[in-house]
Amino acid sequence: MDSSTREMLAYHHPADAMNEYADHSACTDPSEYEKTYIPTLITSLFVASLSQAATLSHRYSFTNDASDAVAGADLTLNGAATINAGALCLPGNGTRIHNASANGSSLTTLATTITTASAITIEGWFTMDGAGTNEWSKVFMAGNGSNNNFLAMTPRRQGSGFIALTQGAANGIEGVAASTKQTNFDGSTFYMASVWDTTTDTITLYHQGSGDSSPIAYSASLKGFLLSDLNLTELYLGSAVHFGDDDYQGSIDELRIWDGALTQSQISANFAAGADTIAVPEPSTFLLLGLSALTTLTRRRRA
Ligand SMILES: [Ca+2]
Repeated sequence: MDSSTREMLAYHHPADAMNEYADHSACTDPSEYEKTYIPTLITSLFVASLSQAATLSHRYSFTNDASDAVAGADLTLNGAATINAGALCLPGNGTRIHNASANGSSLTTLATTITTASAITIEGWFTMDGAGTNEWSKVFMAGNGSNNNFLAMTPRRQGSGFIALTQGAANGIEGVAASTKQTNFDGSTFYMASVWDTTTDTITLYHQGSGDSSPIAYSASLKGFLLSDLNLTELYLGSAVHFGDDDYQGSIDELRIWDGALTQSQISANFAAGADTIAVPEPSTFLLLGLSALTTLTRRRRA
């Protein structure tokens, strides 16, 4: 939240609104009050609500191709990557050969989204194939490995589990959110989301591992990492930047990038809705609080 929003919230806190109304009700023409103050309050509450909500910036459903349904940052299929049955299909066996990459203006657009945000959420639905190794393979990775800075999401790491991590170029600081569960190769669809939130200096991994009916959250410190620190020159679904990890083997049904931090309840709603369906967002608590205050004001006016 920026300082102007904070000031607006402080000024238009519902309790203040009630006090202000009580103070001025005896000396303010009601028609002037209704014409000026209430619309301002509604606008302020709406803007405050929007400022707290995550915005869907990019969406890849792989219905017929690797296009971005939101901002036109279409991906390029490389190697033997194909689109089949509404998913990106990746054969594995190689390093930075079989993947979907962001090139040219798509890379510029995605890099701008990520490096100008104070928080980013990336979520995906995928199925892994166990024919290859698939250890440390990436559902998503972006950054510049040779400059030692990146964001990464990997669902298997040699028997230990899901991991989301980042590393900053300045001094190698990194945030690692990890669980002890990992995907298996039974054909199940898995869900994984990562939130890099510099406003709380926290990286959070949400995932549903084998036997979990809903996503579980694992958090760690970002140790001062800022998204604006990233030198984002490569972005892949299915491959690592710079490093020698094997390409991902399996399918990715959907991947979304949000500007902002999705909450646990939003993550759970998206997981429940499944790939290719956007869950209807809940009204923010603050907006509900504001509407409640307005209702009270209206009742007082009519009393
Ligand atoms: Ca799909």
